[in-house]
Amino acid sequence: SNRTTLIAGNWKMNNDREEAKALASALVEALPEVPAGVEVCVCPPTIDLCCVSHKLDGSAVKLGAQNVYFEAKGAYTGETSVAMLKSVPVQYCIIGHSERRDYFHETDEDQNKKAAALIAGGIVPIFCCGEPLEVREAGTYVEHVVAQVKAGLTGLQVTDPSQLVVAYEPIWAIGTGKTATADDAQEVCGAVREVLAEIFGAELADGIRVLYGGSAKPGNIAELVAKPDVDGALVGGASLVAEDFASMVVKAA
Ligand code: G2H
Repeated sequence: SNRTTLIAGNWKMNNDREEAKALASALVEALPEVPAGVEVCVCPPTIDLCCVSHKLDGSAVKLGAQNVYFEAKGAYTGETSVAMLKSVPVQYCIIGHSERRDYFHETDEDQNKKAAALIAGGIVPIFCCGEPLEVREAGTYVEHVVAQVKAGLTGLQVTDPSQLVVAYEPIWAIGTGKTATADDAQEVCGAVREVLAEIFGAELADGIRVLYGGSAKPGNIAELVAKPDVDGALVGGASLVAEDFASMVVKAA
């Protein structure tokens, strides 16, 4: 495809400030340049966005956030707005991660509002979807993911495919070491692209990146991105080790 592969690191709730700065510096050093056709971004905890941004300045590594609130400003203690992220500056923002949905009770409707606010503010949402183990075992995982995508993304004002990224993350594969096979990833990523075509039209859907997430690592990234509808990965654990993450970027080319 002509879609630029995206390797995005989700640092989750790891590292203190000095560790975050050291990881960013090590990554910049390990990736003096990014291979053609590949884009790289890291998503540190909100509190470290500014210091990591300084470390990434002038490098090919882009910056993303892990969360955002959809209201513009005001009395929302503890939250971060799109404009605040934009002023760092941040280019991407993960939304709808299963950890946010499960532990912080975020709904599909929250994701729809977050996606709309991000797109309006010029930040690219990395919209996560994925089924739990019992849904996988029941065999209804495609329907489950399609319903999440419809609920999360319907009605958005997308005019260019670069404005949106979707990440399919089967919950049973997250941080468990159990990667979905490349064929499993392709099956659902392909279904995601079909529902994106229903929502946004075939032409836009053809350009929107669909990532795989869930124990992606140096040993499996090449076969994952070789699949026609897998356009990169959202990487948790392996993104905390600069050499591993850098090697995934190289192997994704
Ligand atoms: C899935 C992924 C990153 P990990 O949550 O979003 O994490 O690669 O550790 O499974």
